[in-house]
Amino acid sequence: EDGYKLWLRYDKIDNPVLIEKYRQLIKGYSFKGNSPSIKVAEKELNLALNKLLDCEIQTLDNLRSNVILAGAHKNITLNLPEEISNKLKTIGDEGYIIKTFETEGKRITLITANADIGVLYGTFHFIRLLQMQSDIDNLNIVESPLIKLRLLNHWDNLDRTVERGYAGFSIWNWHLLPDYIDPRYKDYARANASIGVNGTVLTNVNANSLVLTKQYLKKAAALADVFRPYGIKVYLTARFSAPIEIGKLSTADPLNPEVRKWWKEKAKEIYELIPDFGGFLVKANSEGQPGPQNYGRSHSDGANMLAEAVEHYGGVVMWRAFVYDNNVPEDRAKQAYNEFKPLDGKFKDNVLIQVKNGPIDFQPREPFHPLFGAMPETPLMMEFQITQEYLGQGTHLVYLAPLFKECIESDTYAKGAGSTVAKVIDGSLDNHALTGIAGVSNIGNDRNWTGHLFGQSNWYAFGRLAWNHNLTSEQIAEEWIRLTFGNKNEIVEIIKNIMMPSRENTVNYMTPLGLHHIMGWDHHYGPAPWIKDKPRAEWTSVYYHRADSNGIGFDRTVNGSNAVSQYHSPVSEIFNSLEKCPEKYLLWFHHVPWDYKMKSGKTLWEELCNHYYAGVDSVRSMSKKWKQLEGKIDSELFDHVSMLMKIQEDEAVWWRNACVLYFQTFSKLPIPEGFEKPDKTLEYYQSLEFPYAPGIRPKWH
Ligand code: BDP
Repeated sequence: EDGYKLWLRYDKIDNPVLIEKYRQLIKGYSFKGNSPSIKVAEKELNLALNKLLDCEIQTLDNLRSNVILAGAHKNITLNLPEEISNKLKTIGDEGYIIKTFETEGKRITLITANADIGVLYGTFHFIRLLQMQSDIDNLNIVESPLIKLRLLNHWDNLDRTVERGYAGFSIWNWHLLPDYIDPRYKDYARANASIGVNGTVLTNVNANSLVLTKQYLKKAAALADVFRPYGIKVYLTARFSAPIEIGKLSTADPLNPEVRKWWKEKAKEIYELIPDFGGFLVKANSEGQPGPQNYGRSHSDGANMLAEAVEHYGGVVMWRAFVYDNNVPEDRAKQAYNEFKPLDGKFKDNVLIQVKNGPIDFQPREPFHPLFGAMPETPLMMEFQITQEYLGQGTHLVYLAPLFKECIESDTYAKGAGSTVAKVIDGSLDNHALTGIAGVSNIGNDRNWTGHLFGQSNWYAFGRLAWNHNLTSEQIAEEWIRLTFGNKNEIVEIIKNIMMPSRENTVNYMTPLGLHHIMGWDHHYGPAPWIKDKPRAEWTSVYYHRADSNGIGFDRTVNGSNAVSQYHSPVSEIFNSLEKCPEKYLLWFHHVPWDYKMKSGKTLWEELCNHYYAGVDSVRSMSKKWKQLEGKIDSELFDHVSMLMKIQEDEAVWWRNACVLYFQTFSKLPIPEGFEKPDKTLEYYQSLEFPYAPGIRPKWH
């Protein structure tokens, strides 16, 4: 077992009573319609049933009892209960209904929808019920996604390196495309459709304009052809200077008529090859990427130019708000808000602003981004990072659903209590029909797709939450475990107990109490709170933790950078207050004296040490829990995770020791009694070098 099959393993149901019952309840199936989506749905159900039930289950021409009848409503000739037609009106094209009912004495399990893609989603849901050994006697399920665009963002380069990728090279074999279609592309589409992901940005946000040349567009079109039946649209990153680089123009000024014409023609060319092309994702005027500001124009000028080029075809522009530079000397965290808030209402209807979950950069913990709730006239899209750039990269087991949930459940108070980030991004707060969520992919060409097997759970969780952000982290973990490791409760419980606290553990051994951005320079691997004296202050660690002999933390209160003022009341007052600020964000917003009394009664220094040590302890206890699974789960998977956990444990110790020793040079206080003393010196940790750390970007600074 090498992990290739992801959560679509379809192993034979190991409960003899249940398998017999399922065999009785599923005598065959009948799919109505013959679109590519219906064909793949039928194929998937056939594969799943034959494997799960370990017997030949086939299509039936004539309806008999205990049959699965699947198809779009318009293709079902049978008289259906009226409630079905009523419900269909409320669930859009991607929603579906799974319902057991009786007609003419026959028991039918109906999977229906308004469109064929809904039937595919419903089929995957039905399969999941069997995989989880659920009761299917009397089903009555109505589902539809809460967010419209549910996208993976691949940071994949055309040379197949992956920026911040820790699972091998890019799965897109650009060289062999369009003629060679790797079977993985289809499995990628199956996996994504099974969790409701409906779009993929194929290329890195640090974009290469070559992908917009005919040669590469044909390759992208070949992928789009594979993905189409699975409801997945292809998107590309647009390099703002493409009109110069591949169009031979002398400018990329968004107000220049030639430039605008160039993009329109480019869009036409793309849509001729990919009629359902989703649109562009753009990183502009950020980290050296070109953008409209190079010509004295605004983000809205740039975004609207591209939006105009694709609007005729139904395309969208996802314009990123991840901007910062050294022109905002007092606080990088404030820049996106400063630049984008004034532009609220100035974007065309087919523009979404893609905002990272927090104001800095995918840290183990950040407060929610203040732009959420600040731009009511503009659809804001969430950007999460599934790849673990700052959370242990390819080796640490960190289940990210709790991080995602913490952000989307945060209350912005934009329209009073209950104005959660979730309501901003699902459009319900400000009545937006165009909504979106993106996850920076952790997928590569490693046999198991994500490097660490548990990376699969983060891909899975992203998709499930993108579909329904009301699911709990625990529900999703439980699903993923059952689909991946089977349904033995003992195993499920052990793995759930490993996954659920894993994100908090990582925060503890990396960046407790609101610390952030103290990792290795550039490659971001391991701890390096001592980084200073770099070309830009916001690329150093000392800029963020500000440790000195008095204390530690970034003063973002009204007396400091005043970043708190970017939040609505009462969030701003809560963050601003030393007493009220949740301790998990304390050093994000406050510079706090080493001897400050924390809620526990301990001093800040003691509490900081406690967190670092608790982080390591929890990794050790996680390893112990994992060991209980020896002989109970597949041995290859067991060994794979065991070896990675050993690395995680060593690295947790490395993080703890390096950080505690370094911060001790400011606090001048002893490591509290009873804690094991670091076995290496600070100088040792500072001397470590990682010339070939993975996932690094091509040099741009
Ligand atoms: C940072 C990454 C960098 C990305 C950038 C981005 O370190 O590689 O290019 O975000 O999101 O997290 O554009």
